[in-house]
Amino acid sequence: MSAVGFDIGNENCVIAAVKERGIDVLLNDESKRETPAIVCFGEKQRFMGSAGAASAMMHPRSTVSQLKRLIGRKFGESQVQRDLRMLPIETCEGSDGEVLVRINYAGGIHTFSIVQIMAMLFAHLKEITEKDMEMPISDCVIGVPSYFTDSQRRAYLNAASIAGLKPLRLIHDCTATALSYGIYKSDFANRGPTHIAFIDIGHCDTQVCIASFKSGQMKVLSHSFDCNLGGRDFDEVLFMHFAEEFKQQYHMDVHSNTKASLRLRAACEKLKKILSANAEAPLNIECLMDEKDVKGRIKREEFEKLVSGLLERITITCKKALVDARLSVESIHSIELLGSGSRIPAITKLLASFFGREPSRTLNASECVARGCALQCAMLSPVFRVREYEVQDSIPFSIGFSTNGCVISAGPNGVLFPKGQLFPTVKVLTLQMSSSFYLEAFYANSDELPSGATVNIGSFMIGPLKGSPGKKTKVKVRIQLDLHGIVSVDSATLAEDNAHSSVAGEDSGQNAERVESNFTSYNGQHGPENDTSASYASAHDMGRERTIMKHDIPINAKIEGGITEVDLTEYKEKEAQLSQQDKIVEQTKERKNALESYVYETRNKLLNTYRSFASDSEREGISRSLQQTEDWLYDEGEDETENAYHLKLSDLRKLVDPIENRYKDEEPRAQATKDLLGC
Ligand code: ATP
Ligand code: K
Ligand code: MG
Repeated sequence: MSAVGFDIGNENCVIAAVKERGIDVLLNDESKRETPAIVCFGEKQRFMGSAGAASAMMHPRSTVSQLKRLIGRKFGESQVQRDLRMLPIETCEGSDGEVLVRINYAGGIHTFSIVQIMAMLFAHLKEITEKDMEMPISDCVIGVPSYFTDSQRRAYLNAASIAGLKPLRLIHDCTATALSYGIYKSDFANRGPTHIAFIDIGHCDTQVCIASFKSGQMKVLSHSFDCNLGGRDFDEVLFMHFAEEFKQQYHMDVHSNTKASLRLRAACEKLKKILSANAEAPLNIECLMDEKDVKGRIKREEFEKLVSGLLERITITCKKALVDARLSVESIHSIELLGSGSRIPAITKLLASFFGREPSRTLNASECVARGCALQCAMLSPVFRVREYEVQDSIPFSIGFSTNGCVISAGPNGVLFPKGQLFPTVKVLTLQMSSSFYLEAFYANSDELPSGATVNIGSFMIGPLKGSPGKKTKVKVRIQLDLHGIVSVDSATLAEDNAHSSVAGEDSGQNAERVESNFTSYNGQHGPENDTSASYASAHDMGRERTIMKHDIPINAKIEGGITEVDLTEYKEKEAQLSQQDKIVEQTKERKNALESYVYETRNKLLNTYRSFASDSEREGISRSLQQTEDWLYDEGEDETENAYHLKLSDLRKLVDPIENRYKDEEPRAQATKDLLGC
């Protein structure tokens, strides 16, 4: 068993795992600690991660990146359309409104959903982990942005399942960071709650979280975000700036050329990084387009002016987090700055002036999410013993329910799960119903959501109800906001009360619908059974002899953007087939390489070690075969099957093995003689 954490960034993924001496960040095939979030389809095989990034320029039309931006979202959303414009791949809308990519690959056109592409990336990360840990893995914890909607979270779980992973929890990125920050700190013991602001500026987003720490526990007070504000937006400002400059100076329209746009964007990112350490930076691209070389420069001050709008939005996001946490700037003990996008010096300056103190970088800015995920995985796994530590997270969106079109009013804010609700949690609704009914789950305030996100979460058909038709009966519905931040209707039961057969005074449907019980459980410490039994306690409290018969009512869920079991199975089969194909291509390459090196080695040995063990005619015969094999490799054998290379190698071996055996028999004797003679 192992405990693994994955930080899935829009640009970089990081893997951490529990090792003997603590939590380690794992190295990928290129010995790097960060793995690019890229899936590239080559001619015959897929290249993922580092290999994907290396092949991206060669196959721009079959390279998929920006997965975190696209997963679980609708093709029609205007932000999705804007993101797709930066990706030179062919896309279309799926039957459920999802984004599909069309890729020319292995001699045919393939259509994949983003969930499938994400699954490929997950499978790649899983493979890196298994290679490092030298064992199969499936249990893991995966980081998600706090702004992910229900359908994005479900999409992650589906992708993980296709890849053979079993997420014990999807955890908010900043919560994972806060956990890895708090669990090792001992200086919270003798004071009141300490408030820390975590600010993560990545490739595509900015997330702020304010958490309160006490000895042995941590509680998230607020999450705020700007889901369109990350490093790539700073690159884009530079891109637009230079595209305009080159239009004036060189009369070229970079926008009209896919490859030139890609190259200029990449150069702008590099320029931005140089500006983080230098007051001025050059930009040179050879042969950008129309066979023209381009040159440009920019000063840091000028860059800061160009991006002032973006910088302003970082402050706005911090303000929102403070308002939601009901804290003033003065009550923040310290600011932890994370994410590589935050390396721009102007960002540190800006935050220092906003909070009135320098932000600290106590944590490893690019690894703390993955480390926190691995820690959480160990905490949730029965196999690992981790120090007792309580993590209380909250959701940044209000979630409401309606039944047959009427909103169920509950709690002080009128919604079942208000913004800031701690989770996981379960709530039990008691409804008076006379026949089958629908419960609809939805985001109650679209202003809290990323703009354009779908408000609907899902619809749950509950019924049929047993009993006499037309007569109202008490239905208890358990609604769960689970560890992943996903909403579901867990169970519905019909309680037949033999003491009272009906509840008096409740006639109009809407008034009768009320939340009777409200149980909150943290970290799943209270099982479902506890909650259910508790919700029936009131019947016993009344001290009367009553028997309550419970009947389970069927629930039929239709989840927004959900995929069917049939589709999921089909995706798993397809992934297995593609992965098998990649393996075959890899093995074929290995066989071919083995044959090639055998040819060269044998030729060498014939001239040296084997020389005195073969007759002239044997040597001539073998040399001829080696030459024929070499010619074949460069000609019709260039692109052959694994077996063809294997057969060629065995043919050569049949000729060479007798010589090799003679040499092996003789060699020890020759050596012994040499030793005896002392030479
Ligand atoms: P996200 O969290 O948004 O999904 P991510 O986790 O993949 O994305 P990070 O790896 O935290 O993102 O940050 C990547 C961004 O950091 C890129 O936009 C990159 O250009 C930027 N970046 C990296 N180094 C520097 C630097 N020295 N100066 C400025 N920006 C930098
Ligand atoms: K990252
Ligand atoms: Mg990140």
